[in-house]
Amino acid sequence: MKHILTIQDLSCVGRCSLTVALPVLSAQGIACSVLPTAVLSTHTAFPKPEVVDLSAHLEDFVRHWQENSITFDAISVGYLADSRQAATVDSIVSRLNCPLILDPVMGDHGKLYSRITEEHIGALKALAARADVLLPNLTEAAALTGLPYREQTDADYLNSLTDGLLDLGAKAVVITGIHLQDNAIGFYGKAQNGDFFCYQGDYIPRQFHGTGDLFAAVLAGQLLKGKALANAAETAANFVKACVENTRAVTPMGVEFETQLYRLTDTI
Ligand code: PXL
Repeated sequence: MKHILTIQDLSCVGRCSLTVALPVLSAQGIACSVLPTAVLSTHTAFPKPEVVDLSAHLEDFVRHWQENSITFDAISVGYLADSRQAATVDSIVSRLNCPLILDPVMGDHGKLYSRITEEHIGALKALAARADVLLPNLTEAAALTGLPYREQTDADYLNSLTDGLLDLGAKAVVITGIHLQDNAIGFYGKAQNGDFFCYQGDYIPRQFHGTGDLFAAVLAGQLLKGKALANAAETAANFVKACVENTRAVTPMGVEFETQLYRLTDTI
C-alpha cells in the first residue's frame, strides 16, 4: 500500500486540512500519516480560534521517524501558519526526499488571508521550487508570480501564470477555480515536460471553506494510485462538485463529503 505524509494544521472543527485529508486519502486506499503543524479549535473562518502552534516540535518528530527508518511515497503540504513554519517544512521536505504535492494556501477570490505577509509568499516560493505538483488557485498563482489578479481569465493570462509558476521550479502546476466559460469551473495545468491540460465542469455558485483541501487530497491519492495528473485533477474536480451539490446549507462547517466518499472507494 502506498504511504503519504500530509503536513498541515488540524482544525478541530470545520472540515478542512487534516480532517479532510485523512478520510479522503484513506478512502482511496492510501495509508496516510500526518505531521500536524498546529492545532486550532476551528479553522480561521470562525472568529478568534484557539491555536496551539507545533512548529517547534516538527523537526523532532521527523528525526524520530528517520531513526526508525520510516519512509513515505509522497508528501502533501497544505495550509502553513507563517513564513517560519514554511521554512521549517521546506527543510523537512528536503530531507525526506520524496515527491511533493504543494497547495500554497494563502487566499481566495483575489484576497490574501489576513496573516499572509511578503515573507510568507517568499517562503512558499522557495517550497514551490521543490514541488512535483503545485496546486494554487488564481489568487495564489498571482501572489506567487507577482502578476496582477484577474477574475476574468483567458488563455494568454493563464499561460503567463503557469509559465511564471514553472519558472519557480515546480515540475507541474494545476491552477484551480478557473472560469473559462459561463456557468463552468475547472482547472488549467501545465508541466515542465510540455504537457498541457484544461478542464471545465458545471459551476455551482456556492462557496465553502475547505474545498481546496478536498481537491488536493483526492488529487494526491489518485496520483499515488498511478493516475496521470490530468486524470487525477479531473477526478478531484468531479468529487468536489459532487460534495458541493450534496451539501444542503452553506455554513462554515464546509461540505458534506462523508456521504460522497463511496465515489473514491469504488476506484481502489
Ligand atoms: O482550507 C484551508 C485552511 C486550512 N487551515 C486553516 C485555514 C484554512 C483557510 O483559511 O484557516 C487553519
